[in-house]
Amino acid sequence: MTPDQFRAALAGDDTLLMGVVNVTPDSFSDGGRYYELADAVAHGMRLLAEGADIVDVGGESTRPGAAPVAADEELRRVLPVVRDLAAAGAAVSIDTRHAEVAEAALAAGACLLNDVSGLRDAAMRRAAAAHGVPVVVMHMPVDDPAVMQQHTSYVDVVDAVVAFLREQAALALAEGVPSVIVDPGFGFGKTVEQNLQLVRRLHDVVNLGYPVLVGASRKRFIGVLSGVTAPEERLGGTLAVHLACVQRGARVVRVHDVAAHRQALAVWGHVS
Ligand code: HH2
Repeated sequence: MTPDQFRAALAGDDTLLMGVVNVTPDSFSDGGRYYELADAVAHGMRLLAEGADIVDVGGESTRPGAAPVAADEELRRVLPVVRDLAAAGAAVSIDTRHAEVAEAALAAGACLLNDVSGLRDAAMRRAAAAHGVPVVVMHMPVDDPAVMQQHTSYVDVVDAVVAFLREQAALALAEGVPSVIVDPGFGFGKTVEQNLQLVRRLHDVVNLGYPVLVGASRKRFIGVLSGVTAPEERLGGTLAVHLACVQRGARVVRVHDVAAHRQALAVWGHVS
């Protein structure tokens, strides 16, 4: 899909797949596998060939306790990957918490800004507005993945997530960002039970009226629920969560395993 086709598809009804390209040494499920430029680009191209509608390029792991990455190092990792995949005509998303990285990646051809810190930083909102690209506003209770798991005491997690997304989405739109996708942020400052509540009550997020993105792929709560320790072996549990979310109205699914999701969605479309 080209960037224009992706934007048009967002306004439609189809479920879209976002393939994950982690250009990191330490991501929780595939750290180090696509750290070299050629490996990262080849992986992105493979995900597109398997049916990804967009590829999400990130240069910093956000797993709990991951070491923060300086913006210049993050840029060194992601910029050539974004440039090469965009030059191939693909829709590319930049997954970053840093405005400097967002700005450079959008200038290099990324067509979506995915910010796990929920566009708290005004410079992020300015970058998206200046480049005229949609954003993913994700919920995380604090602006720091290193300590997010120490901030899981909500009165009602779903209400807190919905209120945050409503406010941050409105702020982004008021400051000129053309459109918003919202994301409950599975695993970001949430207990296993809170992730489950968000899946069960995803309707409340969908009712905000924005397209909803979900990203449960291989995450720890799936490991806890299934007893599967190795993240790369959690595809079955991942599919179960993602299909439950699609049934409740999620429009974009962020995944490591594109081919399996394509197959599941194709069959799901016939039986749901
Ligand atoms: N999850 C991760 C990273 N970025 N972006 C959005 N919008 N939603 C998510 O749920 C999400 C995200 C974490 O997964 P991954 O990139 O595989 O791991 P790591 O952060 O360790 O690189």
